Amino acid sequence: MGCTSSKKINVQPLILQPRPTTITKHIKLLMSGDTNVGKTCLVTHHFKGTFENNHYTTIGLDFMIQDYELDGDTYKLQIWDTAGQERFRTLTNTFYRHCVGVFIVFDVTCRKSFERIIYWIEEVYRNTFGHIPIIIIGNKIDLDRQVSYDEAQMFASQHHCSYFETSAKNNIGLKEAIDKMMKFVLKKVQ
Ligand SMILES: Nc1nc2c(ncn2[C@@H]2O[C@H](COP(=O)(O)OP(=O)(O)OP(=O)(O)O)[C@@H](O)[C@H]2O)c(=O)[nH]1
Ligand SMILES: [Mg+2]
Repeated sequence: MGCTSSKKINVQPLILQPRPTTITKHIKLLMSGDTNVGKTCLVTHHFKGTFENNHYTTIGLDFMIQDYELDGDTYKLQIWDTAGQERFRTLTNTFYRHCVGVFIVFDVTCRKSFERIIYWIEEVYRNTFGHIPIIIIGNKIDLDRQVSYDEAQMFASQHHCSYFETSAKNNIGLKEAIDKMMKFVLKKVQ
């Protein structure tokens, strides 16, 4: 007895989809700095368009993702908003994994937070061997300040960092700082 069968097997032709021509690149940036300087408010106002007057301290970390376009290419921009409080900083090394740029935020109305920037710069160096760009951000410029623009700018340039000023409350300045950081990261500026 043969094993022939008149049943036809319905084979679907394999259609190869063209590969997308652009590969989406993920860019991970970190926000660090003392507690209460406004890191969460900056990120939240920029990404969600809202501002919170109360301080809800970040526990561990939070992050947001956005598509970011530069010169016709789209990137997935992740901003990791870390906790400024010491007790949440045990996982610091993992925060820096795959991170390509850091914003160190201080509060222009709080001199102590400015004096602590050096600690945060050293932390970046400890965790990345100094290979990534750092932008220092002076936040809360809508209030009376204790640190002048010139002093902060000079400090930043002495430490090979760029300096930007922001108001999370009025949603001023963070976009410019992100644009500059993306250019550094993508080597569009020196
Ligand atoms: N006037 C004014 N207040 C701000 C500004 N940015 C933040 N604040 C206030 O500062 C406080 C702290 O803001 P957060 O964004 O929670 O601070 P944080 O740096 O994330 O603090 P941690 O999560 O504890 O590290 C809140 O009461 C905010 O309303 C600003 O630009 N202007
Ligand atoms: Mg926070």
